[in-house]
Amino acid sequence: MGMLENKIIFITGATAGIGKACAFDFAHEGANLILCARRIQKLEILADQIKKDFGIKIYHFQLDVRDKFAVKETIDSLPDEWKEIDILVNNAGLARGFSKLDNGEIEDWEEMIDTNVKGLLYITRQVLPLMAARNQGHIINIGSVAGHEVYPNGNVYCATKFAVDALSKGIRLDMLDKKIKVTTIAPGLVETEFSEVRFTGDKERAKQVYKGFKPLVAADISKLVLFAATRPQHVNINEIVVTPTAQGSSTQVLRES
Ligand code: NDP
Ligand code: 8X3
Repeated sequence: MGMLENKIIFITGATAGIGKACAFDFAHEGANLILCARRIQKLEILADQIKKDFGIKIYHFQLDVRDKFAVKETIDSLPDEWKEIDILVNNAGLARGFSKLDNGEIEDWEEMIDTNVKGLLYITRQVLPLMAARNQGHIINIGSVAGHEVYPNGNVYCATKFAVDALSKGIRLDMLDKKIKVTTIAPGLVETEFSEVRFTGDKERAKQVYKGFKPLVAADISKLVLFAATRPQHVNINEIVVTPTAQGSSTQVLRES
């Protein structure tokens, strides 16, 4: 019997990295999953595999979290039994570019702000009232160490993750009387598709980010998301900040080869 048998977990950005690892770990605990991302084929293959492996139910759909109309329509039209969302994992997010601010691409900034801040808000705006009506629920936002420490060339990405931190705190205060838990998981360097996306497909440059030390992997983070999700009702994990042992700060990484 899994720890989350018959619970409903909504994970945004489930086709890769941390979101995908969360999907497996929550399914392993018997939860039913709502999964979304933009790459529908990947999502379908993943949903089929998880259903086969764990025998749980999955409701999945293509969704760009930046599209506020689609977000509203999709969540409004969830079948009633799927509206009883117990846990929302706001994971969809990205970094794009790595430039000093005077040289930054405005399109990159907009993509990050639209996804990491506005997308998270659009999703949360639709899911929170469903939780509030039931006086229960848990929002788990994937923040970052970049939401605590600004590093050179990180400017706008860091700003979006500072915003995630502020939103977690704000939601926790606003939802206190509804008994809704809010957690931020703030990782350092995790080897996923993140750096390939940041450097728009430059695999070599992406590889350099994780070279010479043991980075975190997506499963390290999903285990912490699961930990936060499975505490007793009276325990709210406010935040978990986690880095590779070799990462002392955003700019200090012990690289040995
Ligand atoms: P990946 O690039 O591996 O995965 C990102 C996921 O988000 C993909 O499934 C992608 O799916 C989805 N996604 C991106 N944009 C959208 C969108 N507009 N609408 C819906 N889904 C979207 O990266 P990670 O797993 O590393 O990143 C997950 C989260 O973790 C992000 O919020 C990131 O900022 C955060 N993080 C990552 C760290 C790292 O070092 N990797 C460290 C700290 C935080 P698709 O492309 O199919 O839409
Ligand atoms: C992702 C980690 O250090 O690249 O949030 O900003 S970092």
